[in-house]
Amino acid sequence: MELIATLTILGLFVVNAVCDCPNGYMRHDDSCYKLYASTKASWAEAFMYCQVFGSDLAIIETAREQNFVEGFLRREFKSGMSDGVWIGGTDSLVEGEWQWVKTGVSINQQEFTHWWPGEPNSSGNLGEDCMDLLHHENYNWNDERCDRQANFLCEKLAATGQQIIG
Ligand SMILES: *[C@@H]1O[C@H](CO)[C@@H](O)[C@H](O)[C@H]1NC(C)=O
Ligand SMILES: [Ca+2]
Ligand SMILES: [Ca+2]
Ligand SMILES: [Ca+2]
Repeated sequence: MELIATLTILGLFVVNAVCDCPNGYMRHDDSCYKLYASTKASWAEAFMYCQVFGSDLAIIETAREQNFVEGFLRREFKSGMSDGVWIGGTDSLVEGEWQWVKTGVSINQQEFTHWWPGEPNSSGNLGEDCMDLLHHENYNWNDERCDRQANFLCEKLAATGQQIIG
């Protein structure tokens, strides 16, 4: 009897230990992702939109995460969306020194990087200081002009914590 009671409690505990994401977000590992597919904004506006909704422009730290994001964006792509999708990297403070805005971590020193061949290319007279993932570059990393209007990808940590219900 005691054993059954214990197992029941463990069962409930395990079921409810599953972390969760708010509606409209896609879960992967410990993060929740939301693609703003019908809103286009400059990189700075996109940064603020994510923050207003309690998240940050996505930062990609591992091959596993890159792989997930590529698959997710490919599945979600529809005509009318921008070629680029903003994520949270910039070199606007010091040219060539890429960092994730959320953490301040240097992207150049990160073990994993995933620039499309030839990128970052700081194309054009005005240069390119904001990071996006281009549909036509298989959602590899690209530097882009920050004022370009594009869709964007926000990320937040999945809620953790155990709740026993019922
Ligand atoms: C440089 O990057 C832009 C996107 O930011 C891309 O459209 C362009 O093709 C790239 N140029 C070269 C020469 O690779
Ligand atoms: Ca991340
Ligand atoms: Ca730049
Ligand atoms: Ca570029």
